[in-house]
Amino acid sequence: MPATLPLDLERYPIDDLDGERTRALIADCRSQLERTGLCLLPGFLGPDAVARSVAELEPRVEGAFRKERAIVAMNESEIDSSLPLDDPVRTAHRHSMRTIAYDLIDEGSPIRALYEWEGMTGFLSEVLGYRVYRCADPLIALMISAMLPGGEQGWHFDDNEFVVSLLLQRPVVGGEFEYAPMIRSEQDPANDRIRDVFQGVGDDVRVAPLEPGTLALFRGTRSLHRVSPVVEGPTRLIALLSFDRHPGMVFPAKAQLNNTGRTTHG
Ligand SMILES: O=C(O)CCC(=O)C(=O)O
Ligand SMILES: [Fe+2]
Repeated sequence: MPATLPLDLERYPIDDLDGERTRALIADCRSQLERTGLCLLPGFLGPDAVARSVAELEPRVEGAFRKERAIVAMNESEIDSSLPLDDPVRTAHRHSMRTIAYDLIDEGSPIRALYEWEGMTGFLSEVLGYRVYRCADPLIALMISAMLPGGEQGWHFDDNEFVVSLLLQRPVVGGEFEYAPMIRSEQDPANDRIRDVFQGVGDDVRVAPLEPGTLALFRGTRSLHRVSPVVEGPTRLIALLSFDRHPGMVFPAKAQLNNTGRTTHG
């Protein structure tokens, strides 16, 4: 483990994948994922490493790329074409945040050291049950999403099989990660329940108890989710770590541009 990455290996002994306590940890992560699509490891990154990351990143937020869009929660191909065009299920939701790209994060940063540590890919592969690799994308393999008051990420499903995140700083009011566990499936597009979520009724929505330092592994293809609007700072800062089943994965130009305003595809 790199010196800049002081993980609490007593609490999370992920450098010893065959150890008894690690096997129990992995089994617990798998069962969390199966039940809710979300696995939380609080205190994964210790308070000092979190504080150092925040001190480095916070001054960069003001000048960071502004990502602003309004998008429908699911892909076009997933929308039931018999739904009227003005059905709430087809509402576009606002996404408004700043992003700090991978190449703008210091090499000595704890969050970068965590992402680049082989122990991390080894542990995730065990939890997921298949080998994963870090993405090779120079801009968005690792990315910081920053939300000032007024920032939010509207209701959506993910395209990626899973997302790994690490919250670094949370606002006093708002900026909660809200999700409707396993709301849809291959057999059931769940339009009625999704409509209820958008209209603030029903009982599908939960708030994830994310604290600074919590590692979250989330399967967002079946679980509708959002980050609620930030009402009162400090800035919500969260690192998004991308992994893939294949080594060398680079995102298409469109994804790089949407997230950073830049592309490495020429
Ligand atoms: O910022 C978060 O907690 C959620 C991020 C998210 O849902 C995504 O990147 O797809
Ligand atoms: Fe998402």
